[in-house]
Amino acid sequence: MINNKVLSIILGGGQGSRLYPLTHQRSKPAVPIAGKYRLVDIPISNCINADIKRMFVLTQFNSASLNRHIKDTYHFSFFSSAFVDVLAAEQTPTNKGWFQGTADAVRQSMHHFLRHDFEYALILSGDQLYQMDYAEMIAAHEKSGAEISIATIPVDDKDAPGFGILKSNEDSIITSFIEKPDPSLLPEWTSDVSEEMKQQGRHYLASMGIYIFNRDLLVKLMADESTIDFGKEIIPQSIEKHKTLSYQYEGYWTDIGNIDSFFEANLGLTDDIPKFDLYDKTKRIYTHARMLPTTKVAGTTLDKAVLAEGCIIGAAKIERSVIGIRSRIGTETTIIKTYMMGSDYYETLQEIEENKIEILMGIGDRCFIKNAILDKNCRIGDDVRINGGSHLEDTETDTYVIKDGIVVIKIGATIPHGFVI
Ligand code: ADQ
Ligand code: ADP
Repeated sequence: MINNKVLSIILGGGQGSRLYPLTHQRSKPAVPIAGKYRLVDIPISNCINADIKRMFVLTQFNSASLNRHIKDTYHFSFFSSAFVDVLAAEQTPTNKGWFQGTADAVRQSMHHFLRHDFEYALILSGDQLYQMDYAEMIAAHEKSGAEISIATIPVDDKDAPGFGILKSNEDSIITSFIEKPDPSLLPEWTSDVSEEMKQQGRHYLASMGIYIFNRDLLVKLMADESTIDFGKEIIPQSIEKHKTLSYQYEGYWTDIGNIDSFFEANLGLTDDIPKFDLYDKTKRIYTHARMLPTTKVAGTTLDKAVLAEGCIIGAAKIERSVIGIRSRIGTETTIIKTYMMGSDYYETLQEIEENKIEILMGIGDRCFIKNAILDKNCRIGDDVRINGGSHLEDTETDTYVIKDGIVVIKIGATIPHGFVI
């Protein structure tokens, strides 16, 4: 089934500087999460689960890994109108080439959207972890007769300054909105939230950056070239002129905009009952079907470990860590609080011999690795010690970056035998 009323537009990311170095060679939607998925799989899967199967992914620059992932993953029937298309910022005679912001990204791509029939545009962020039923949001939008709907979630004092905060009337129609308020202004922005939310100190209604626009209104708003962002201009300017619904959501939702939240969201998957449920049959998360072999483990104590397919593991201990596809980990190695993304391919014995490869892809023997993210295709030698934590200062070298105490080994980096961080 396809919902023919809705066209989905996934904002795939600006320069992605907050996720650097993970976004150094790839666009943000292509960043690998949870050992086998990519960020863009989340909004795409949520759409598929709601029968919304016409999607555009807007991204600042074209990345080979994103295009390949989308092309290899989302095959729809030849007879279906379903598609996932990546639109990268493009230079045309009428524009400069770079998306200036979220609204500008949508504006520059309008000519692609308008080739399709739709009544509602569903605008989504590409960097959030959640499983939401957009069909319910669309039903609420239709029932309210609003021209715009914004998905909202109660947040606390600590998070509120990072979001668009709003107030609504008894019919959930938004009456005021402020983008990323200064903490001193917060007392004026509390909302009447549920008892459960109050107990968690979540007194403010935040925009989740998930919007529904009626087609005609979107066309009209995009004609004004002075607006650059949804949060900074379009939404604050629209609420007085156009009926805007707050569609409140209280399920798990997290914005994974920076290294710290990205790290925590991944490690959260090792909890006994993770808030983000990859095992829910009704809210499946799709990704590239790789046909990898099973994972092989020898002599390892595993405690809260999430292991993807195709790994060869001889480690002594893996604790509270996510180990991605095709990871190879040597003997007597200990891994704690680490997200290892895995590898894109296996090295054959012939390749190793011919290229005289000394440090194989993966992690060597007798290593100790804690509080780290290892990007894809890393080569960690033997006896390496990486001990991330708040005692480390932010730094960058050719092979790694330290941000908020988390050591991020860059994609394809080689860390020599005996190296200590
Ligand atoms: P932010 O997330 O800070 O706040 P923004 O940086 O505009 O807003 O990003 C929104 C989404 O668009 C993200 O997924 C981002 O990666 C993507 N994006 C940004 N620039 C882009 C560009 N040039 N091209 C393509 N994609 C781009 C917004 C709202 C707040 C709201 C939060 C919720 O402005 O009101 O509270 O989202 O996370
Ligand atoms: P993903 O697992 O990221 O969805 P694939 O499993 O298709 O993607 O593999 C990732 C990429 O790695 C593919 O484009 C593949 O061609 C590439 N690759 C495979 N073998 C090698 C190799 N020996 N050297 C470099 N790249 C390779």
